[in-house]
Amino acid sequence: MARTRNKTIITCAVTGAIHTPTMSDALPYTYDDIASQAIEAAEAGASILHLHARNNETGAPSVDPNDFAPFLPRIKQASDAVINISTGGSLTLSIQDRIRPAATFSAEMCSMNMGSMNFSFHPLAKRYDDWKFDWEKDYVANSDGNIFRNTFRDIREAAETLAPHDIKFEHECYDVGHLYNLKFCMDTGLFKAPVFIQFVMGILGGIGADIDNLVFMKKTADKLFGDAYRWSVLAAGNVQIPLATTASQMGGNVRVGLEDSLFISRGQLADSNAQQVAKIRRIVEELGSEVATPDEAREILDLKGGDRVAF
Ligand code: KMH
Ligand code: ZN
Repeated sequence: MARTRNKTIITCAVTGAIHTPTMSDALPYTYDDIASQAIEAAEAGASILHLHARNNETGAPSVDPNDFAPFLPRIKQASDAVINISTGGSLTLSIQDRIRPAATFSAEMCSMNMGSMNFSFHPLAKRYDDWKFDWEKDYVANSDGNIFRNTFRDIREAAETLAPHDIKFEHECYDVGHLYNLKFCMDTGLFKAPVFIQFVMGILGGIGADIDNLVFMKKTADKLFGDAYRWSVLAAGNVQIPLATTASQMGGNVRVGLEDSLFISRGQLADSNAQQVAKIRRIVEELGSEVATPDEAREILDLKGGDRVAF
């Protein structure tokens, strides 16, 4: 176990709900493209696939389980990777709507967002004149009015609804206060140690993506959780790979994928999710660490197993 615990888990977040089809031709949104990019990302070294769904025709973010059903079994048949279903899916919908896909498919993992916040990507709207689909411009421009609601009551409702499914949570912490929210929830018995924390950095509304802040998040988590947590870093935009590299050198795990950044290097769009996974894998390995297989990720995070999902 000690050897396994030192391995680096790569999560790939394949499509998300921030970026829109206009922003990159590589962003998958059809059922076929989500399935094939997820499978390729797993082949490149991702042991966890963090998945959102989109409308198959327009690419609009969707939390309808019917939009997950066409690709989940295909990914499972072709890959052993852990499937992690988003519960943040559509930023402005209710928690009841957002947790339905994870509950319906009883995934091994799902996200759990640990606080309410502004969550905006409206500055991106200025970069594009011609949009592929009608919904995109308003969706992006109006995100300056978003409140991403994750109250303590919402978190409790999500945790209690999902508890019978024995799902492990990816606790998305967008700022230091969210770590304290998680600590409070653990103290009230809502989440069992060891928890898996995703330090989310660089979202407009959350903590900035730099090394000082990463060290501060890590130190705060050490203080609050001691040994009772595992952690990973997701940095939005151009700093995705640099901060993932730093995290891996600090003993953490990493998340890449087109949900969080459309780039492969500064200013250059990535061709695919797999390209980002292959890059961070190469860096992690060249710097002397080993990448965890899906079964090693299951052992490290104490997951229920791919045979206990409902798809
Ligand atoms: N898009 C990320 C910044 C979720 O899916 O629950 C956060 C995220 C939320 O992954
Ligand atoms: Zn997500």
